[in-house]
Amino acid sequence: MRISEEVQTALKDNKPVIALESTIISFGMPYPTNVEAALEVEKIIRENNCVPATIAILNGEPVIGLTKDEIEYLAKSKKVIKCSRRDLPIAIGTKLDGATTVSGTMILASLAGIEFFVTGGIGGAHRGCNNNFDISADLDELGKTNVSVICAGPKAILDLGITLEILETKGVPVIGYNTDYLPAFYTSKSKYKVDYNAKTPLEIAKIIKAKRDFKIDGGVLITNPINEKDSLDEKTINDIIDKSIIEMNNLGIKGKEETPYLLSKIAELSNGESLEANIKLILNNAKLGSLIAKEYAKIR
Ligand code: PSU
Ligand code: MN
Repeated sequence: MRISEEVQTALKDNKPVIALESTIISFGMPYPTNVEAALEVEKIIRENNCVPATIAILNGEPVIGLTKDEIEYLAKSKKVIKCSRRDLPIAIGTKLDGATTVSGTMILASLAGIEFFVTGGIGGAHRGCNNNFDISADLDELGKTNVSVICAGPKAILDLGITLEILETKGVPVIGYNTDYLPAFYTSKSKYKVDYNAKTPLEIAKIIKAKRDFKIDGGVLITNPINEKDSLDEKTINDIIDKSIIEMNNLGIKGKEETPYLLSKIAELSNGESLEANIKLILNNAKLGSLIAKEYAKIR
């Protein structure tokens, strides 16, 4: 594994490090928006006195803390594979380039000793999963790997109710930041309640510390609602999501291709508005993640 010098130094000095995923770069957004967004997220983390570590696999080597050139390469390359837990050994063992999902990123972050991870939305239980068992490996990973994930809720393309039920089974606390209701990615809330409404980053840090002190393995999911001014109209976006899912099923798209297809179809049907919202919410999460990581560094 290659850990960048900046990240190594930060880890040694106990300075908070925030992991970032690369699937969002290779499969979540079009070029060049993906590069701009990835670099902007890193910038916000640095402005908040934390160190960003974008994670991917390059030619079979897990890299913790990609350079700007490497981010640019991943954003453009067409031969990158999407790596969740099951794909990591294939990418590493056969020397491929891999963009890590939430589950893949959590594994590598944890191996590198990074405890916080900021992203847009996690994967979860897909609508219809009670028939086809399509449930993201992200949920399982959150159940066992010791990394706290800051996101804007499970992606709205999912079945949020079932996603929450699975998180409960896996023992993952779902914290809302100043909200009683689970954020739904493009919109600030759903009808489902979170397990706890935390009012400050310090409160969240204390919950994470309690989980670590008592060796209750697994992640903590921090859900941060998209800002009202950046959120999309609920009815409009849900109609677009429904349409995109029908289109996907008609085309017979399955498995790991589902999420990337849906994100790009939704961006197309919303005239880019969903992409805009996606970027805004990640930046918002980068800020919150940095604040939590800093509080945690003080009390750990
Ligand atoms: N959030 C985004 N865009 C993305 C993803 C999340 O805003 O592209 C990615 C994450 O990497 C997540 C993955 O882990 O989608 C889930 O894919 P799947 O449903 O195939 O598990
Ligand atoms: Mn799936």
